[in-house]
Amino acid sequence: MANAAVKAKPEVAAAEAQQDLTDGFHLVIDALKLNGINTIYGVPGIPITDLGRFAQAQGMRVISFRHEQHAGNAAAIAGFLTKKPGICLTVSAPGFLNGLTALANATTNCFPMILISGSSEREIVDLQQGDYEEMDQLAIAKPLCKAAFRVLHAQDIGIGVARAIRAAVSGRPGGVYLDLPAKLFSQVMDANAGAKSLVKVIDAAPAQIPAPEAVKRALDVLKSAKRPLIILGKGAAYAQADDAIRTLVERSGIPFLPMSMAKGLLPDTHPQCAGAARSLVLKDSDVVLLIGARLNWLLSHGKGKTWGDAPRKFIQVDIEPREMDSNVEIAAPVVGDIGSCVSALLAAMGNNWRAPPADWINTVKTKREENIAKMAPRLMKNTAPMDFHGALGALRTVVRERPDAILVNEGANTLDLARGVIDMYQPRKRLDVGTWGIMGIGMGFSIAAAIETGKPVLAVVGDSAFGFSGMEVETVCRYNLPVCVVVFNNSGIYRGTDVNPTGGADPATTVFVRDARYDRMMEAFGGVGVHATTPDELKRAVDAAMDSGKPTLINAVIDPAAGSESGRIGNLNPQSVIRKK
Ligand code: ADP
Ligand code: TPW
Ligand code: MG
Repeated sequence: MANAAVKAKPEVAAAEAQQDLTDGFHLVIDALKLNGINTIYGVPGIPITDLGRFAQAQGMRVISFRHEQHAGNAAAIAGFLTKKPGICLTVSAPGFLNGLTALANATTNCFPMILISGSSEREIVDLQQGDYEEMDQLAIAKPLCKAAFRVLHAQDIGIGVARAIRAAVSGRPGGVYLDLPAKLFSQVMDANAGAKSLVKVIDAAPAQIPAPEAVKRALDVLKSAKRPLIILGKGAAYAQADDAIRTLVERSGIPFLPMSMAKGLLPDTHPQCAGAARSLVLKDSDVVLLIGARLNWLLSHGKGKTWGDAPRKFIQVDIEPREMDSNVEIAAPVVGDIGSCVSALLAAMGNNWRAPPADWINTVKTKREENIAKMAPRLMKNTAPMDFHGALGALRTVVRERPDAILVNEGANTLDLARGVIDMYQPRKRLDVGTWGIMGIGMGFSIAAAIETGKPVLAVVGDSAFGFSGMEVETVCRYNLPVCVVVFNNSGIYRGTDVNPTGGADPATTVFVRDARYDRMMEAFGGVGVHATTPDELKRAVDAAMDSGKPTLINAVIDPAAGSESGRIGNLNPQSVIRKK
């Protein structure tokens, strides 16, 4: 009987089950389900095709993609949205490598996910004998993720899955690799023993309570501030401590600056939001409380021109002790999970916290109002072709009217300008390129956002950015997801106006086919395609898509000359001395 099960045909497996046997396939599925994981994102093939089939048969949601990177991105953002590890399932070597970019990106962004890849047998891999899709995947994954495990025996599947879950979600969340050699899936064991071997992970991400001295130290520093600032990062959004964070901000009266994916934790229209006075608050603040935000390049490493010369103290709330002093000195580290830390800060603050000096509050308010007023007319321009601000003005209204929609955003100008223009009103509604500024998250994030939340998704993507995951519009159509993709089509990367400096026939390196019709890609798969040339048309099309819930792609024609090099981070481009001469 065991030999028959090796072939792993569903009917044979079903027959085996009736004889009180189980196998590797079913133990993996049972282990995931036991731990409340009910969705798998992946691409089928040897040796995991039947794993996907059986998972679907067992009532799991199995979402098949066209490329593993997008399945991996979907799993990563599912992890961010739910605090449960998202699962990505791939075949060996090439499929594994395609998923690996997403696993590394998840780890970099502190999103919990598990990449499960089928692999070749150890005997052949270790002697490098040239198996079908042979690769030492465990060794390759290790430096790119938080933890990597391999399971060789069916009776260890329960422990293997439990370890993977704990590693992904406890402490600083991140990506985990789980290597499952082909032979494991067809290993048979007694069903009772199999069931007993499974592990239900208790308290997978235990609360980490900050030390009372650390909390006191932090409040002492905060009390001394004349120009305090709170910076909320995507760790704060991930923590799902929304009420406590809101109370802390409001009770303290301190202006707050949301990092990109923390927008909406408190509405961007909140009177204390300093989003529109970013340069000023970074430069002039004297005490900065960081909550779930690293002082990496996105915050200019906490030093230099952006931060000005005034002396400044940092308080940092983070679950990862080694994050402290990573770029500059942290005067008051508060190590623990954000929910526990913010509650402890609130408890120690009491109800008589003194608001920051009025002149600081007024300076921030004045600057914010000035900048908002300056921007307003640009958002109302109803021209064809559109510029970024005109098109974004329309989308900003859509999000204001539909605050529970999820916004996915990638590109250069399309990203940087949308981040500034589109106000967010609810937590975890803005998903974007994150810490690496990676292109290609668009469709994977959109698909998982729709699947995990059931809410409508608006993906605002540059034409280049879209190209990295564009084929997944077929996936959007196949699963009939309420995803509306708006491609900001400026015929190129940053701009569509560059020319080949030699005057030769090849196009410039940054431009694409002029007048491309991305909307027709969606129509090819039965979705709705719209060609929009004005902000009014764009708004109408997005509203229709959101009302109908039908997969839609809007080709938004943007003036090819409107963008700037690298969006808002052109300063990071190395400069050629020779070219300057
Ligand atoms: P952003 O890009 O928004 O500035 P980062 O990704 O740089 O945010 O920082 C997120 C930080 O949040 C990481 O340092 C991570 O360790 C931390 N973090 C994630 N989840 C939690 C949590 N539940 N409690 C405390 N810190 C967390
Ligand atoms: C995986 C480099 C950064 S932004 C960008 C690229 C290729 C595309 C910008 O053009 P787009 O936006 O999307 O049309 P817009 O509005 O400015 O015209 N490969 C990866 N990640 C990154 N970040 C790049 C390349 C890049
Ligand atoms: Mg573009």
